[in-house]
Amino acid sequence: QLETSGDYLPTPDSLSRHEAPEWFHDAKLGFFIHWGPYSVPAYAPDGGGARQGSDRYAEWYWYEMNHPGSPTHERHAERYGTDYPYDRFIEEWNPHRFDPEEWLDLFVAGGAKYFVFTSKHHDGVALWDTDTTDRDTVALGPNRDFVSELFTAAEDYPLKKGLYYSLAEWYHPAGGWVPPRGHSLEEGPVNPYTGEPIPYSGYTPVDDDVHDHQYPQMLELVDRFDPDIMWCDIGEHVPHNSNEFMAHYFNQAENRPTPKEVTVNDRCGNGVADFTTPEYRTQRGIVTDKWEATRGIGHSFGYNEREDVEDYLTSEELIHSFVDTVSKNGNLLLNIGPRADGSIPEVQADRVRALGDWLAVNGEAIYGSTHWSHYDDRHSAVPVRYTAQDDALYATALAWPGEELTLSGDLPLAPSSRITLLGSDGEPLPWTRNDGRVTVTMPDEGADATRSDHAYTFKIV
Ligand code: FUL
Repeated sequence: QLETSGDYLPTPDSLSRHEAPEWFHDAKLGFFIHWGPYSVPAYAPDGGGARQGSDRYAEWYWYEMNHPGSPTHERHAERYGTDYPYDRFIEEWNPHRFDPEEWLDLFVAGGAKYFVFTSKHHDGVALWDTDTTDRDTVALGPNRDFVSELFTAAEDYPLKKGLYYSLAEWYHPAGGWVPPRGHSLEEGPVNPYTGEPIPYSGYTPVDDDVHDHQYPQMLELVDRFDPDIMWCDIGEHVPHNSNEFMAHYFNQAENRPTPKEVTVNDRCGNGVADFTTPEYRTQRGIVTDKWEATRGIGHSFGYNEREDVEDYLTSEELIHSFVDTVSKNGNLLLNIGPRADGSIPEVQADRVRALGDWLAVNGEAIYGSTHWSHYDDRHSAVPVRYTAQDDALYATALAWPGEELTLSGDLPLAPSSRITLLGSDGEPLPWTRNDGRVTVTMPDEGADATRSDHAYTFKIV
């Protein structure tokens, strides 16, 4: 039965009082992990770059392969044969290199304060030992409880732990969801394009998808793994019990001897959110309601073997987009797509470490910061992004400014104010203010004056 003994009632009004906790505001960076049976074929067409929709996402393989004429359909027929069902990938999934500590070490090296792991994507394969169905990685294929392994290992790490959960499942016999047609599959797992039945492993019959499957799974995740973040997906297109779910989640977190602060995103379908989650896009300016940008390092969340190095952000692009996001009050949830064997492709690990190296020098401008009154500076010749702490303002230049850095004359500077470059010897840089501009004289050594690469932070106190 519902546990609503706490302060939150299962109504949007009551739940809307909940806010993103301070730790979430302060964290700025999390890593997302998309890992599932789709990591076995690890394919989306053409590296995905030119594509717009779900077909650039390798985790959408099953949906795409069922669509006659699509590149994924063709490629599946060629490589595996038309009789090869998606569910064979569950059986083929051999995670022999999965080492949760290796992942967690990389998250920490990358400077993240939290992570979010796909407990179940749209293919309905649960990555934990769920009670509602045998369509999980313990009953099938790998025979392992990945959520439990990762969360247990993470207890020893300074990271908040999150779970992604897709409320919608494409071909669930008691309530599948197949976009773009959007209709529920009354007839069970059939391909809506061809009418052919779709092989579907591990299904345990239920009468009602929401009450016997989706909602109990969400409660299991909370009650077994005690996540700090519940990151719902596709709640808005399917029936759900998200008000009851959130009331339970918030109340159980607060009604314990040492309360803990948890948070939810904006995709549970009930219109309640602690933060919004723009995907593969940023905001035009400061958005004061908390938000979290999410994207892969390349064009996909699930690993796409076809992506070349040009499909991935460079370290510089990644650092710039991260600084831009933070200056506009956002967090970045950056996705890593491991291979089916559990290893993380080197190009992704490299970008993650570059971010961590940058944060090791410039983190004081990021962690625990807030946006300032402006995110950028129109007077500067190089792009600049602002962030603020209680006792300092930070201007991060997205290119080396040359001999002088020019900033807006409105900066809150007193004659005694000091401007220093993070990662340098800490010598204050000479500055002057006239004609509505502040001009900072850059160090003689040029960019060698700092240990930072790609973006240069000036601390103003
Ligand atoms: C979307 C999903 O459809 C994508 O596959 C991915 O999981 C992204 C984070 O959310 O809605």
